[in-house]
Amino acid sequence: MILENIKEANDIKKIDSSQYGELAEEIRQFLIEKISVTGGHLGSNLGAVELTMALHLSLNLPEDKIIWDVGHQSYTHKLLTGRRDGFENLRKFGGMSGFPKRKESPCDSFDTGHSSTSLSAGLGLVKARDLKGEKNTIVSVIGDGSFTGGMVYEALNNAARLESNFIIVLNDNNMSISENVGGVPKYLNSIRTNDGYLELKKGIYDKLKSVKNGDALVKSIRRAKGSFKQLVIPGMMFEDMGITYLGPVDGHNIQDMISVFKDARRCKTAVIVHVSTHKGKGYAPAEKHPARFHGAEPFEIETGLPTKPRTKANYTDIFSTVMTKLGARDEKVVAITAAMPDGTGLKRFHNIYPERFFDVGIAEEHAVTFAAGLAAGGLKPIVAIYSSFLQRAYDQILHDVCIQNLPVIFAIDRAGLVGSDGETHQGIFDLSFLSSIPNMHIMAPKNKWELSDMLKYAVAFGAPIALRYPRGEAYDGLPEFRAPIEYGKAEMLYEESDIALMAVGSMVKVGVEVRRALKEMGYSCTLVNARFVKPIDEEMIGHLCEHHQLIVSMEENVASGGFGEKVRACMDKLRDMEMKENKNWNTELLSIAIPDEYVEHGNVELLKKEIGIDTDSILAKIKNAMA
Ligand SMILES: Cc1ncc(C[n+]2csc(CCOP(=O)(O)OP(=O)(O)O)c2C)c(N)n1
Repeated sequence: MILENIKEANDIKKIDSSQYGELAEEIRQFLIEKISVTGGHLGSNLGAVELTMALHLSLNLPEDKIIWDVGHQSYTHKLLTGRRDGFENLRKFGGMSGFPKRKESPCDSFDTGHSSTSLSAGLGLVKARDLKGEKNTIVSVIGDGSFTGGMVYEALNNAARLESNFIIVLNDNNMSISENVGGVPKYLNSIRTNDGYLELKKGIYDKLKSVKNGDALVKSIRRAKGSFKQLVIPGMMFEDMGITYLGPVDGHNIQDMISVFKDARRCKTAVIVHVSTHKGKGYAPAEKHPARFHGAEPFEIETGLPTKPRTKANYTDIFSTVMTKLGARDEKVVAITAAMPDGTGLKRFHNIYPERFFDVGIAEEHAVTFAAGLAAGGLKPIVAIYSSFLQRAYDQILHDVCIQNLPVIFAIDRAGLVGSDGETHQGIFDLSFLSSIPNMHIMAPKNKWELSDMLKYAVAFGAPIALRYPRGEAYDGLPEFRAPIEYGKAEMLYEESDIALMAVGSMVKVGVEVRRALKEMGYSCTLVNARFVKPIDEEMIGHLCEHHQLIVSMEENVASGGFGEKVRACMDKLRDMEMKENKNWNTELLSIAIPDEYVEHGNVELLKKEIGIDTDSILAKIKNAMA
């Protein structure tokens, strides 16, 4: 095994160039074997094997810096920087992250997870280098999908003024997670497939060389390469901006890439090296189903089928089904995704109502303001975005949706802990960042039927409203509780005394388990489904205060700005009023929430234990409070 000889950064340079092909093959087999067990981002990594090798052969790590956009394609980089053993515990709690982490290796120069950040971060590192008078090379590697994100253009606008070297590798596999859509991929595709340009260029050079003084002419055209390209490729966007463009180059040909990177390092500008790669390369199921193998669950290598097929519907499936019904019922219903038609479950809506479906690319900010425009135009837009990615669009939610009180519906999937993708992807802040915005309303369903009821309620609501639901299997307990949704009203599930559990969304299921255990211990216990986080049900909280010693608020969100804080504020307000009326209750509040920290990667059940929001930890805290 050649791979065994690579124990640390730069070891790849000791390998004879005749063995590069074999090494690439070994890396692919290694990744397929390991990811088939742990799950992970297979397709993007298989596509970037030779690209990563060429970068490592061209650079000197860790002095030179590579910033991996999103970071999901950094597995080969991890392998080539001495982290082979880490793949045993890839994405597991306490194990190696699936994304670049500065704390993991000096060769990881910038933490990523969300898309389209690498150019801004890279440019920052370039400026820091220049100001300190250092000479190292900085490379940002970004995919064509991530190249649709707005931050890229903000960074390019800035990078265009650069008078020193900054290499941007555009890893173009013609795919985002799903098909890459819109004008940017169309433009990149036109460059990539423009054989005419390459042939025309060669033709013109050959012709000129054969005429008198032709050599000199060729030289001067080469010097004025930008204007020559402009002559033959209309709209040479990057060169027009002042950014050198090199490529397209075959992203599976290591020698070609090494040679282009050498040229790129000589430029005293920002330079885009456009590399063509094939997502999933070398593993037929991943080449055939790129979306499924983007972020794969553990699978059987022979067939590519999941090792543990899903038996129950998840919340995304329920959302998907209800959306198709809503689409049929109301022609004003339109759906928006930011490059996640599969992940959000909107693919079915797209198939049935293509003209009412919008995939805007990886552009969450635009998605939200676009939805605001659709709502201002009289439609009923449902924007489906994962909780952690919605963080990007905070100002758009506030400025474009909520100030005007526009009826935009936010379907927030992956709200709560998401597991193996780790701290960049945990959806644990949405209750906090949304609930501080005036005019915003927030709901969370306790089970699969309530997701359906809430979505229907939201479409009829007529003001900004968000629904947050978790990753994974949809809870199918408590089917007997299906009272109609009433504005700002919580749902009483079991009414007793002593302890009142008031749970938000996914925590209702945990509440059922906690209540059962408390009753076995001899306590009498009420369980309330909060339903609304904003507005909070003050009347219900007042009622609970009158009849219980302890209220336990339960949420899968950070404590700061979360549901528990709202319950506490409400109790303080009620207590002031009660005191005036000379009533006296001494109800205490125990807030169960995620501590104000970033939560790393790992199995969700393990993470819940670790941060104290699983059934056993909650029981221990309640027993303590009651004592
Ligand atoms: C802000 C944000 N939105 C959505 C995502 C989810 N996401 C992860 S990778 C990806 C597609 C990236 O496509 P591309 O950059 O072409 O990389 P490829 O996987 O094709 O190599 C998306 C949409 C994200 N990471 N960040």
